[in-house]
Amino acid sequence: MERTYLMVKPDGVQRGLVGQIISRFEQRGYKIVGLKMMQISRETAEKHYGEHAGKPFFNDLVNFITSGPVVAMVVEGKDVVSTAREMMGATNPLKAAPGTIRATYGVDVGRNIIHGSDSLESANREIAIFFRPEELVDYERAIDTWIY
Ligand code: RTP
Ligand code: MG
Repeated sequence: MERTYLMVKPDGVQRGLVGQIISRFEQRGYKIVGLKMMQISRETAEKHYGEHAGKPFFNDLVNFITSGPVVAMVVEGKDVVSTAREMMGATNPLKAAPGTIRATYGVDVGRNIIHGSDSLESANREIAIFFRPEELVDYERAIDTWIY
């Protein structure tokens, strides 16, 4: 089953949105297989967002993502990489579709509440940055026979 890396950004944590955001993925039927609160170091932030190094917003992005704790998670399920991106909405919350996480909670591109991997390759790369293999839990849920 596919896995993705999701992260409630510092603004989502400060605004008390962690539970509501996690709930959306649980309610959809996705399974949390890794979850932790952490303070990201500058080095890790620069690695995670390495594809944006040199862009005009890179420094602000790294400052922001290291400005407070984040909630990191690995979520598993059918087509979860692209579906989680749909549930998040467009990068700029003002352009995000109504009902998506970013449209529901945000108005600023630099304060867009949640991160989600943009491809299976990114997901594998980002999961390895933030989680050790033993931090990911393999377990069965009885409810899965009602989801699949
Ligand atoms: P993320 O990686 O955080 O999940 O967001 P994303 O894929 O939707 O967007 P991405 O292109 O990867 O950009 C990463 C983050 O950089 C900030 N950004 N600012 N000012 C700008 O034009 C601009 N463009 C991107 C956003 O906070 C975005 O989430
Ligand atoms: Mg991205």
